[in-house]
Amino acid sequence: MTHLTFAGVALDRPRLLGIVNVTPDSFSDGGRFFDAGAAIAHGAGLVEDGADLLDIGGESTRPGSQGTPAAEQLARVLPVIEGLKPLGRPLSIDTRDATVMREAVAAGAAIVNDVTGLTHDPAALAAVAATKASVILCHSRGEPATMQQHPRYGDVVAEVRDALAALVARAEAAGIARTRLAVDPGIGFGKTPAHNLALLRRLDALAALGLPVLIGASRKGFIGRLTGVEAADRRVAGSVAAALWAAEQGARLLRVHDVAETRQALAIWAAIEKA
Ligand code: HH2
Repeated sequence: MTHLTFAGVALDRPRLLGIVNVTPDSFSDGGRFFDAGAAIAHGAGLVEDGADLLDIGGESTRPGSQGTPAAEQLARVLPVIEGLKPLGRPLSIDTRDATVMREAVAAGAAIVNDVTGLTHDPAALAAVAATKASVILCHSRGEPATMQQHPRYGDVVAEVRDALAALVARAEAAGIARTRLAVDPGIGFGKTPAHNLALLRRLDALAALGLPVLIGASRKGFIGRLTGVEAADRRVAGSVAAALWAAEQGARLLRVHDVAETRQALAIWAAIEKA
């Protein structure tokens, strides 16, 4: 059975992981919260809006991005972790680098969120195993710089499920207990819009792994492609629709930019379900 908590948060209902980007170039809100003070104020606003957890990132992994040195990521995220810690919500560090994982957890992050499932940095697995942090194991194929060039799968759902199962086995073998893990199919990470839709449609196949499933569809490119909405910050309604679908299919962690809107939609969905 899927465990009922993740990083101390009960998963009896879908929980919202609010996004705090401390980057000049994220696809949806790049540059808006680059200053630590602005990022902290943004995170505090997300908690007021109802975020259950916060995901802090100092590196954009959007298609085409080239990577940010660990020292630069740390300079961006550490003051923000310090500033958001007093809010009492579990903080997640969104990074592919072992050094950033280690230092962010030492500074108070409770979760490591690696879009490459602890495979990008050969030191990542041991770095996380040496902590008590929970981990989001995300599936991606290829590097951000080139991942969207020609993604090909036979059966995308089965391949992503099997790859996630292998990431879980590898983490457990390194000493990271199952109760510390969540899985994520990595919407948009080496996937076409059709691949993303197939994965969302068949989330039950991922939930069958027996671990909490996280979905990050918020404002992503496939929503723009399907609706013709170019500006990422105008994809809110499409993002909420994807979040509701994911919740209905069993996702228990939703990584979103628009916390208030997603929360309102989930409240009505839950009320109808219970009525
Ligand atoms: N998507 C992005 C970043 N981190 N982590 C997980 N676990 N799942 C995701 O789908 C995911 C993620 C998207 O990257 P970025 O270009 O940095 O944009 P933003 O952080 O605004 O979503």
